[in-house]
Amino acid sequence: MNSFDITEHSHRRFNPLLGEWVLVSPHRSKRPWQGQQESTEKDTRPEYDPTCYLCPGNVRANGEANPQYPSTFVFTNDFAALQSDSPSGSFTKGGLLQAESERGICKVICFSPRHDLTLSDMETTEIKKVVDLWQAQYLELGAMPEISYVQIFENKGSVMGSSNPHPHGQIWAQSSMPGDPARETVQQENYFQENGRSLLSDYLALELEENTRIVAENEFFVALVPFWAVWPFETIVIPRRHFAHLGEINEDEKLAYADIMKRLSSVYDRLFQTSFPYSAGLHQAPTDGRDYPGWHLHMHFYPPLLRSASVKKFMVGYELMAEPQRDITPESAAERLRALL
Ligand code: H2U
Ligand code: ZN
Repeated sequence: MNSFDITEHSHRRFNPLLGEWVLVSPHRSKRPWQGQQESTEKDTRPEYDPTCYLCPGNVRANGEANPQYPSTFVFTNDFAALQSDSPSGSFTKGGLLQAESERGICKVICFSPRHDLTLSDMETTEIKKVVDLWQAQYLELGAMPEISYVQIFENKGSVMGSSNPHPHGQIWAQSSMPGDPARETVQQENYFQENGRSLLSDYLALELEENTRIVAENEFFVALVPFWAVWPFETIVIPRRHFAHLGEINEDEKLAYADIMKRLSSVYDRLFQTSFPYSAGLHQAPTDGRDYPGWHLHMHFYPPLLRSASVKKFMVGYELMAEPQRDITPESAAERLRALL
């Protein structure tokens, strides 16, 4: 048998942000596909859709009218998963049945008044206004004493559960820490305690040195396929400077962040000539009033498409029962994305 080669042979990679492993099987992408073929053609949409509940001036499902907003628009989700006035309490039985009440605030953010755009079609200066709003919302919601964590995210494409093609995202702010950011907190703080530098600063230095998984970079941000990526074309956006949240980012950095998001989403759209679906989200320090010197802001993009616009990755079988698994290597995914810059 020849010696171990991570581009050829099955192996497990460690995700230091979550403290979890992922199984990588490079040779498996050669298997035939006779499963479902989905249609993801880029649809043509009007600039304004009178039936859209997010377009300016239109009436939403709860009867409220949207203003004639000129750039971005934020409102409290009419069907919020978390409410600020739900009763507090807990339920336990026999130590094994446990429930705690949860409070929070859910908001919807329209990225643009234009119904027909996505982040990749928008001008960088327009995307910066989305970053401005994310920053303001993180600070405003995070300052509330009952809010411990603010999750900003976007579901794009019906395959990712987006309910409307109008460019929009969501914010869920809540009283307790959800699982993944809680794990990232433990991993990053432990790393900082031991090394005196942030986990992502050291990780980014390694990636820049290896230079095999970088997709796009500018003065302040780098987008790359993480070594431990699970989704086929998963990426992570990491600021070169170590800071914990959007409250610490200046105007130039916000513009650079908008630039990297525009380039990344454009590359995605070019990959399979489609409006590329994904779930993307910002991970930032908790807002529970404690100090988190190890926290390093970053953004994850989790796109489900595998080998074309019609073949999608599902987390089934082994992934559901055992651990995440991927077929193409992160290095080959990065190479394909980089080629489309
Ligand atoms: P998604 O496309 O990711 O589902 O986000 C859209 C959100 O918009 C969704 O959470 C909310 C839904 O509850 N919404 C309103 O708040 N008002 C409406 O009139 C329709 C949809
Ligand atoms: Zn619309």
